[in-house]
Amino acid sequence: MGDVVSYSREGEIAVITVNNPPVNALSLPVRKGLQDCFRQFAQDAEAKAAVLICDGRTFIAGADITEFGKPPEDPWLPKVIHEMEACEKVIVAAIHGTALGGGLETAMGCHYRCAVPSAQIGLPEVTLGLLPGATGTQRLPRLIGPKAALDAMVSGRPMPAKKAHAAGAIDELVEGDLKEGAIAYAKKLVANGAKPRRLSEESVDTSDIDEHFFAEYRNSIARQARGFFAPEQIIKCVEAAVSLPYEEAVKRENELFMECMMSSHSAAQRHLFFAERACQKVLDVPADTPKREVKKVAVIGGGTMGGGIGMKFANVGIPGVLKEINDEALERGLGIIRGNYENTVKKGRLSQEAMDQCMDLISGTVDYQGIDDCDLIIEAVFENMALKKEIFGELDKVAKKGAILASNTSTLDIDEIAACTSRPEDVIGWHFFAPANVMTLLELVRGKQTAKDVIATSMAMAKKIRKTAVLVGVCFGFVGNRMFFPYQREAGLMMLEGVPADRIDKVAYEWGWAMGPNGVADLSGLDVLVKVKNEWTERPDDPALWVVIEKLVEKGRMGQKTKAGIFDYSGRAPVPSAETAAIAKAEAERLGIEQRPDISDEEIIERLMYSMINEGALILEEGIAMRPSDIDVVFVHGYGMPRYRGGPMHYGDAVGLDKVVAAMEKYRQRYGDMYWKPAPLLAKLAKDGKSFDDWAAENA
Ligand code: 3H9
Repeated sequence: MGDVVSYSREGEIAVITVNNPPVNALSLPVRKGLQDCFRQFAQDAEAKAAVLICDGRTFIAGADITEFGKPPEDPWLPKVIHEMEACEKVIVAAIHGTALGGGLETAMGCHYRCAVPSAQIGLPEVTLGLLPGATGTQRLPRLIGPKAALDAMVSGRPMPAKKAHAAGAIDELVEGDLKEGAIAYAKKLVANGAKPRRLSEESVDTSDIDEHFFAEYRNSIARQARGFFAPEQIIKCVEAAVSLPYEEAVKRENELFMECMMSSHSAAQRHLFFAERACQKVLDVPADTPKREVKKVAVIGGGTMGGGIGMKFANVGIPGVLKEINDEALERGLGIIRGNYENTVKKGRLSQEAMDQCMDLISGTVDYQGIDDCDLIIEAVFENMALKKEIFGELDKVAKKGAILASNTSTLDIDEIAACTSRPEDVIGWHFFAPANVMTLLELVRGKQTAKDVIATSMAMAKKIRKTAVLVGVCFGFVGNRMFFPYQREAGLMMLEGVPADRIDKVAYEWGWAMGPNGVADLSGLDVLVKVKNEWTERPDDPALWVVIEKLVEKGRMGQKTKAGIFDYSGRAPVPSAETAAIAKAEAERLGIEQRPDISDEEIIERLMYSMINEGALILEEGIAMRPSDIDVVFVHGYGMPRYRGGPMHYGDAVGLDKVVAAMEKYRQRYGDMYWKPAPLLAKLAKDGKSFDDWAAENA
């Protein structure tokens, strides 16, 4: 028997305990341990029933994700679960924390389930590009019905114990000590002569589904599931659950699970699972670094972004002061915030009372009054170095000692901004992404002198306001925008070569991006891009760079906000613009650019993605990002790159860096060295047959 699972007895009740920190994942020793302990229980004549319980902070949180992608080792989880279920004596799962994935499947292999009210249960496999492959797709529909089971498995969202109890997935809620309560419940079952309840012997209740159910279900999730592989596989499993005998349906589940496991989607989504945890770790800023207290914040600039930032803090109960330049601008800023909250109330996602509480936490000022006692001050004015320097000079005079001074710059040099203060160690970049309520990324920019406790506090605050923080270094555009520039550059160059803007966007959308590069440019504002270009002193010496965008701005076509940009807009839907096509044609003639309107979809993707990956390699070499996986998190959380691609660097690895370099060499022959010379790191990895992931492991 492995140490991670132990067998003991309390009178007539066997207690089988899993102890595999941190989350009791079902690694091979745990599966073996469970098998051994339940065999011992079956043989133990003194034991009338068993309780399966976990030590530590949670019940089993799932299969061990680190084992995936390697050959499966016996005993495989479904086998362990079936053996447990077949036991002639009653088994009770005792749940605290989160019973997730294989953890819930194990609990469903037990005959009864009890839980503390704070527990949660769920099948989040879909978030890893998988399906619940240890009989979960067959058991949950039997427990709570096919519709509720599909909702739980396709969303991956956990269910609180009380709701699960009402739905029939939890049999008993235990107030107080779980072990005592679970033993008492097991004793009660024995006393009442309860028999093992085996879900595999039950059939799915199909009374509230009709023959259109699955087709309608597919339609209802089409938007949220666009491009993803696993949701459809889950639906197929539930179809099997309602139409096939249990054993056959389990076989089907296993086949579909293996397809998921072998898919590039699951590899990408598993990569992101670990990437999102790794990016929280900063090598020279250990988790126990002392943090500064943040009780009150100020936001300088009450535009859409500034207001959105203020709301994020109010939402978690932290008061904030919004600073604008005059009463009119302040009223407008506070009005936008109120309007946003009112919309959320109308949609039923916020109570009026909660809205009032949030609004009470936000005050306004047109001078620096009320800012002198703030612990964190975030400047969110438009992207202009001179203006930002002026503001930081003033903040230096009014901010209290120890206040964190943050700039929501998207491109500019934090060190230059910090140099305007007498306290560069307190200065850091907090780059939010628009729309702030959709994009979960926060790029934290570490200046040369930024103090470690400022970084630690910023990381902790990001988590508090539900942002995914990635720490990056100083360069123009940091990680995200610096890599997005080549992507937008290629979109612009392809337009000059005669490729219609809507075709480029369609190909990018079908590849998985939430929106194509031209749609994003129109949404951000073409004038904003031109301003960025003007601030970008070390940009490539190329007259074709973003030239179409510049010409559009000269004609007053700023993007969605003026109902005309690269596309025309009637409402929010983009319509191809003859004016844009004419500008592109005229500029191409002026610059002598060869027309190649029929380039393949493959080339469109290669040029968009490989230009980005190459910039990513430079960023890694320069130490601007700590890890390739941090870059991936930036693009998934800040730019609408689909999770099933795993981020640009993972995508490069998945394609094979040798193939990326070979394609770049092809473009280099055609377009020259300026953009297509592989970065030294990329060239070396490709030559050595290695990946960015290998490089990260070697440099960890
Ligand atoms: C599955 O079950 C498939 C089956 O259907 C079929 C099988 C045949 N494995 O998140 P945290 C690590 S698929 C390995 O920071 P929290 C994690 O990397 C699985 N490692 O803690 C981190 O390591 P580090 C379905 C895991 O308190 C540490 O534990 N289950 C696993 O914020 C702490 O994690 C899921 O998808 C794992 N399963 O949140 C649940 N889980 O410290 C995945 C965590 O080195 N897990 N680690 O960075 C979670 O959602 C959260 O971890 C949980 C705790 C909510 C449990």
